[in-house]
Amino acid sequence: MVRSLIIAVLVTLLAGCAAAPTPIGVQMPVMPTVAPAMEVTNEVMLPANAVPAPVGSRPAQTVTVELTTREVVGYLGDGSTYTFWTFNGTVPGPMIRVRVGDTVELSLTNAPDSQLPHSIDLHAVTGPGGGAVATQVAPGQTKSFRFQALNPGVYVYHCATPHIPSHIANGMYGLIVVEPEGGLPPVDREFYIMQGDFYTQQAHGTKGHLAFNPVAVKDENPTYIVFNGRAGGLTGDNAMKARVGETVRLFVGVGGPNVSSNFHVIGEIFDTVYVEGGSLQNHNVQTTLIPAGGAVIIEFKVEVPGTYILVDHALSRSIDKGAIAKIEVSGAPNPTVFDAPELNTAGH
Ligand SMILES: [Cu+2]
Repeated sequence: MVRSLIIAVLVTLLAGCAAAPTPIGVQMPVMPTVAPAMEVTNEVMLPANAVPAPVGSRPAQTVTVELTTREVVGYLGDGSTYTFWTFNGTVPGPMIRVRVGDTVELSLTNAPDSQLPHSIDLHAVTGPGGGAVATQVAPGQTKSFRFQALNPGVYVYHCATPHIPSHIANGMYGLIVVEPEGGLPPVDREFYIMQGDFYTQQAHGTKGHLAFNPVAVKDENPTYIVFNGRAGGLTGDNAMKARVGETVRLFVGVGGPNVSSNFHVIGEIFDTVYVEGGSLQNHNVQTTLIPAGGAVIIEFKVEVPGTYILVDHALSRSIDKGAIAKIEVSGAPNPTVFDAPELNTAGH
C-alpha cells in the first residue's frame, strides 16, 4: 500500500518535470525565432522638420561637411527593432544644403564600433563614383574629398560599398540640396522625407528584433516600405504641422534601393513640382513619380484645416508595408473651399 503510494507520487512529480523525455511522435511547441526587441537608446527615424536653414542669396563659398557612418538599433515598426546602417545615426542621414558653385570639403568617418566598411556617393558630385571611390572607410577610419557643386537641384546620397543594395536597404541614404543662385523662393514650412524599402527575415509586423534578409533584397521583395526609416513613423507626435494659409515645401527622395515612389498627399494638389529634383517645374500635380535614387521638390499652400496623409499611391506599400506620414493643418475652417456636415458636427 505504502509502496504503491510512493510510486504514484513519483509518477506525478516526473509528469511535472520539464526535463522529462518527450514521447516519440509528440510535437513540442516551436519556440519563436525572433529575439526580443533590443534596447533603443537613440531614435533612428529622422523627424521631418530636420531641415537646415535655406542658403539664401550668399555668394558661393567653401563648405565643410563631416559625416559619420554608424550601425545602430532603432524601431522599424512599433515593437519591432532593427539594426540600421546609417549616416550620423539617423534614417535618412542629415540633409546637406549648399548652393550652386560652392566647393564642398566632405570627410567621412566610420565609427570604430562598426562591423563593416562604408562610403558615400553623392549624386550632386561631378567626378568618378560620386565620391565613393575616395571614401571607402574601414571602422575607425576617416577619408576626405572635395567637389564643386556645378548643378542646382535635389540629389540623393548613399553608401556605395559592396554589396551596395544591401547597404542602401539598411538605411544608408540622404539628400543634398544644391540651391540655385539667389536661393529657393521663401516658404513658411520645409520638410524632409525619404522613402526606403527594408527586407526582414520575419513577416511585416512581427514583434521583437528583426533580422536583415539578403535574399529578399535580391528578389526585390521588401517587407517594409517606409518614410524616414519607420513604419507610420511620421504620424502622431511626429506628424508634420502647418497652419491654414501657409506655404509648404517638401523635399522628398527615394533611397530605395529597389522601389520607386508614386508620391501623393491625400486631399492636396501639388501647386509646383520640381520634376526629378531638377529645374523643370510642373504645376497642378496629383501624384509625382520619384525613382529609386531620385528626389523632387513639392510645393503647395494649405487652405483647409485637417489631417493630410502622405502615401505611396501603389497603396499596398502604404496600407500594408508602412509608407504613411501625416501633415496636421490647424486654423479656421474654409467652407468656400471645403465643407462637409460631418466636419460641422465634429465641432471643427
Ligand atoms: Cu555602407
